[in-house]
Amino acid sequence: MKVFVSSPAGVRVYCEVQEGQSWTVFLARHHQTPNENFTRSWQDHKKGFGDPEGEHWLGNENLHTLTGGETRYRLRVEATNLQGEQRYGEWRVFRVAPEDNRYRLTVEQYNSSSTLGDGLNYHNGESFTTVDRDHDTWSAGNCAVHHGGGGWWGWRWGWRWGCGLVNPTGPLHLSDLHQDPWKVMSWVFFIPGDGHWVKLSSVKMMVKS
Ligand SMILES: [Ca+2]
Repeated sequence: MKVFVSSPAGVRVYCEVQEGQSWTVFLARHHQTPNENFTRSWQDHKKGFGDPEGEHWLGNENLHTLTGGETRYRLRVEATNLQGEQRYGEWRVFRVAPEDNRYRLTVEQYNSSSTLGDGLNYHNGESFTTVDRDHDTWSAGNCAVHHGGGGWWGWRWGWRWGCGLVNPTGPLHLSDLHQDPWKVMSWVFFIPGDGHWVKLSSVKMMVKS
């Protein structure tokens, strides 16, 4: 595996090459000093922020430009828990709608040979929500305010699950103490079929056609 930075369409992106195939990273989270703040405005999430070689969000507009056309894109997620165990998941369909459709998420066709569970399935079809733009289906509040970060959240699973099952943009805490798991970077179904919230030490989300 090797990594490099390229610039299609004039945007600096971080790519990873795995088995000869290049993946464009749109979310990178890991310990760095200082850590990037992911609880930000609609505009920031639209344009993207952070350093492509460090923690960053590529931006919803770039994500839509990349994945919103005729070409089908795949998604790969790599996540590491606080104990250093790394798992990966792949989905064969990943698409982000235009801004006038609130950057709605399509994520389908989970690859069942993945070692990371399909917590994202529960976010399929949701609009993007930030602290200043509440597009989630929770009428009593804003999931970005409640969970931290920005994301495709809903409330359709009732009281038990709240805003969703993954929070890859939540605040990063390497200590396991005193933090509600849904208010930090976390993933339910870290182990396929296991519905516990698992706090994460790093996450990468990437796409390729
Ligand atoms: Ca709401």
